[in-house]
Formats: sequence, structure tokens, C-alpha cells
Amino acid sequence: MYAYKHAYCETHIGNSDSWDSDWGNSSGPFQGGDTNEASSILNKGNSYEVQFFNGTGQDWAGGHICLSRDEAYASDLSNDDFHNDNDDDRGEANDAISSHRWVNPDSNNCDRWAT
Ligand SMILES: [Ca+2]
Repeated sequence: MYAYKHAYCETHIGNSDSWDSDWGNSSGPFQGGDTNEASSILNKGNSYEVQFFNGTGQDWAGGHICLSRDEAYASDLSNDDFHNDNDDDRGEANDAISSHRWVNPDSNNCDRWAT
């Protein structure tokens, strides 16, 4: 998966074929200022979906949004909300992703898909 600071995959923040439970700590593929920065995301994986979270930690709880397999992408997260945000304001997923993991497509972990 790939994450970018701006819409339409401009200004690469980072990429990972693994998971990272905190994009703001000092370990893993995403660190420090990478948290709450992503405005577009891409999944080039063929086998697994990517679940992105508003929060951090290996409980993988709280709001999430997903990308499906085979080059699914969200070109502008200002159109997207986390799954537990059902108000009328769109765009809360923008500059708000703080962790990610890969999930099996059969796991039913994803309740909302980025567009
Ligand atoms: Ca990290």
C-alpha cells in the first residue's frame, strides 16, 4: 500500500507491504509526521485488502476505511469518512489516518470503502 500527502497521489509519504499500528511513532514503515497526513491512498496488493484506521494500536479498533485488492485507490480522501462517522460532513478521513493493516478479503473486517 502507498500513502500520499496530497490528493491524486502527489507527494509520497510512504509505502508498506507490512502493517503499522502507529504512523506517528518512531518504528515501522510510517513514522513521526506521517500520522494524520494522508490525502490519497493506493493498494497495489493482489491478495489482501488494506484497512486504515483513525486511531492507533494493535486492538485495531475505532473508525476505519478500506481499500480493496488490485490497485484500488482513493484519489481524494476529502470525499471519505471513517465507517463509524455517519454525520453529513464528508471528508473526516482526510489527514486523519494513523495506522493500517492488511486483512483477508474473507474476514469481513471492512465496513466502509474509500472511493
Ligand atoms: Ca510506525
